[in-house]
Amino acid sequence: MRVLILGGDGYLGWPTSMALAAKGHEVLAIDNYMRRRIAHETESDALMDNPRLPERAAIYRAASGHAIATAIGDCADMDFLSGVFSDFNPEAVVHFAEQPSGPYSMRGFGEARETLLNNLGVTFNVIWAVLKHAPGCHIIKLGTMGEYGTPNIDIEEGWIDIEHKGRRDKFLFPRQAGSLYHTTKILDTDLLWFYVRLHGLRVTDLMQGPVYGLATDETEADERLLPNFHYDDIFGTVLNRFLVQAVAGVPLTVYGKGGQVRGYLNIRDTLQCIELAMIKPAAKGTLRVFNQFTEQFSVNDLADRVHRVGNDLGLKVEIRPIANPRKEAEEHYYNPCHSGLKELGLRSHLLTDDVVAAMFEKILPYRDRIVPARIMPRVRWS
Ligand code: USQ
Repeated sequence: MRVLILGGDGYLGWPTSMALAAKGHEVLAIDNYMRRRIAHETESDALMDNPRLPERAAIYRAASGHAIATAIGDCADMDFLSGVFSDFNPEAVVHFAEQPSGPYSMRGFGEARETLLNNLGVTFNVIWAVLKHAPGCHIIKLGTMGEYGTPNIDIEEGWIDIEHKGRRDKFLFPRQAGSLYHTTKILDTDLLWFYVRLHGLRVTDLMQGPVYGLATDETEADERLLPNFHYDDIFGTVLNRFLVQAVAGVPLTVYGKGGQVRGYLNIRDTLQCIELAMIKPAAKGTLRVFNQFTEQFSVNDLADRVHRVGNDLGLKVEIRPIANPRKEAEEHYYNPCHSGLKELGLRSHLLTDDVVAAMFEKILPYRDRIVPARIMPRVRWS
C-alpha cells in the first residue's frame, strides 16, 4: 500500500516507517523536527544520537535495500500538506504528528498553547487533506489510553451502549484526561468523529498505552537506525526511564504511591498494530477504536521488575518513591478491554525478564552518555 507517515522522525514514527517499508509498502515519511527542537530547548535530548530523517532513510536503504521517501515540512501548514497528499495520493495515512508529551503540555502557557494548536491544527489539516485530495484514504490516528483516564468502571473499546430512561444508544466512551496533551487527543477524536459522520471518512483511532523498548527487527542492522530513546522527564516513558536510571545508578523515581496502573506495550507490538490496522482498514463512514496495549502493570510492578532483573545483571538498583509531580489517582480501579487488535491478528511480545535484560544490554553501552540532570521531574501539574 501507499502509506504516508506523519511524524516519521519520532520514537514510533521512524520504526513504523522502516517496518512498513520492510513489508513492501511504499512509504513517505514526513516530519518538521518539532520533537527534536523541544528536546533541545528543554535539555531533554535522547540517549543516542539519531541521524536526521533523510540520512536515516539512506542508512536504512543501504542496510536493507528498502526505500523510504522523506520530506521535511510542517503538517500544520495546509499548503505543504495539500501538496504532499495530491502528489503522493496515499491509500493510508498514519498520523503521529503531534506534540506527544504530557509533562511538556503542563509546563506553562506557551507550551500548553503550542500543544493545543499543533495537535488540533494538524488533525484538522489531515482531515481536510484527505477530503480534498484522497477521499478513500484510511486515517490511522494515534490516540491514547489516557483519553479515558482512570474511571471506576470497566473501560470499553471506544464505544459504550447506554440505557437511559428506557431508551438505548451508543456513544463514545466517556473521557477525562489527566494532562492537556491527553486532552488534545480527546479533542482529536471528537473532530474525527464529526467528519466521519459528516463525510463518511474511514478512521481508526488507536488508544495506545505507554510504549517501552528500542529494538525492532529493522534496527538490528545498524545502531544509527535505533529510535530516539528518551529517558528524561519530558519525553521518556516510565519503563524506559527506569531502565536508564538503573544503569546510571539513580534510584528509580516511582511517583507517589506507585499504584498507578496503565496498559503497556512493546514497541514491536506498536508496529504490528499499525500494520494490522492498515491492511484491514476501517469501513467507510466508521470511526473504529482499538485499545492498543498488551498487559497492565502498576508503576510499582515495573519498578520491582527493573530492580530484580537489574540486580541479577550486577547493577545496584534502588527504588525511591518521590512526591508525585502530576495530579493523578495513585490507587484506582483499572480494567480496560483490549480484544480488537488480537482479533485482527496481533501476537503480543510480553514483558518477560529476558525482554528487560535485552533492553539493559542495548542501553549499557551508552551509560556514559546519560545526563542525570534530565532524570528528576522538572514539571509539576500544579
Ligand atoms: N511515572 C512514574 N515515574 C516516572 C515516570 C512516570 O511513576 O519516572 C508514572 C506516571 O506518573 C504515570 C505512569 O508512570 O502514572 C505512566 O507515565 P508515562 O510518563 O510513562 O506515560 P504518560 O505521561 O501517560 O505518556 C506516555 C506517552 C504518551 C502516551 C501515553 C499513553 O508519553 O505519548 O499517550 O504514554 S497513556 O499513559 O496510556 O495515556
